[in-house]
Amino acid sequence: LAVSPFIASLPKVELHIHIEGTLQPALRWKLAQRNNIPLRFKSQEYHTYEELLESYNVTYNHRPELGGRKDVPTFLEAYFAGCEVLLTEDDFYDLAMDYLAQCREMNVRYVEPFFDIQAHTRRGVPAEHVLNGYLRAQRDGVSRYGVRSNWIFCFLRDEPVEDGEAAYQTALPWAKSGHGLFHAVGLASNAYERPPILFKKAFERAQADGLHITTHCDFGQKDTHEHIRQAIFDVQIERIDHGLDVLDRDELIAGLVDRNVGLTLCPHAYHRRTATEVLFPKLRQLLDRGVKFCINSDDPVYMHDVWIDGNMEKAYHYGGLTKQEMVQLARNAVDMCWADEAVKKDIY
Ligand code: ES4
Ligand code: ZN
Repeated sequence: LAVSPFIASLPKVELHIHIEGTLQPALRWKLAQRNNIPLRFKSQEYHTYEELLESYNVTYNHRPELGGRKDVPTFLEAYFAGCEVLLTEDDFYDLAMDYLAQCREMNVRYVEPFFDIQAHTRRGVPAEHVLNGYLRAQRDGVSRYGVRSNWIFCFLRDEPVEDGEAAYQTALPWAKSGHGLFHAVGLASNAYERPPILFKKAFERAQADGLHITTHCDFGQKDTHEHIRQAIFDVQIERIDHGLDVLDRDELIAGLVDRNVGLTLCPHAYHRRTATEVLFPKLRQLLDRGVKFCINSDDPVYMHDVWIDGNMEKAYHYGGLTKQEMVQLARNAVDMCWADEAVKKDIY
């Protein structure tokens, strides 16, 4: 599906993208050479660029009876395997600058990227390399590309809560009250039996530090309705990342509408596993029910290279939305974002 001139030229705000999910195979290959790191998944090494590209054809599970293969990475395994080439401050800087350059190409004016610091510190990478690399890119992204960013620290929810809290304390000098890299915290990685309530204290601490809070409630996950309920009513998060399953429960929809909590949706991520005629009517239903949402990209490099513009095109084309409705969705992202009011006015 080609991106139309209308979608391409819309001014955009991206609120749901994992910076590690923007690591292009070309940069990954370059960093592997620069750092002398083998490209691999488990026991398989990728010796050629073509073999590396093949590794992006992920499986959705490892169970042969469901058509899965054990020698093929799942989405999250491919994502964390990609991270292995990131070691130095310059690596993180190059990753972020590549993405911010891409933002300029797509007319993304402002972005709130997620970052998974634990994906790197647990491999022995010093937190400062990650944080200083992104911080330098945050500054140069504005001066070189005119793209502003406020970043979101993610706890890896499938790691112990204490590990996340320790990583957060390490990163705190780079928060809004310090260097100003990140202004919010969220939850990422595998949600299986890791409900948001486990991180309630960690979220409260972040709020006490003046940060915003959001959490992933992935579409079609086990216990998704309970996770969404906890996120809205127990943790009282400000946004939900995904959360499309709210449509199954009137009380969850009411909770979102009453509290003005919006969803950061990523249509292509769901379209990978959901039929067009099942998925896209849901966007119309959300509009009809008054649920605020915006369109985003999640992990474009690990999701067939579909970026925010491609995701918007899908909503426009398959969702049957009007140009006016697409403009409204772009404006919703401005409304839902956590930029200063002066910056918001400048975006639109
Ligand atoms: C993610 Cl699609 C998805 N789900 C959970 N965690 C993630 N981190 C990056 N992409
Ligand atoms: Zn995500």
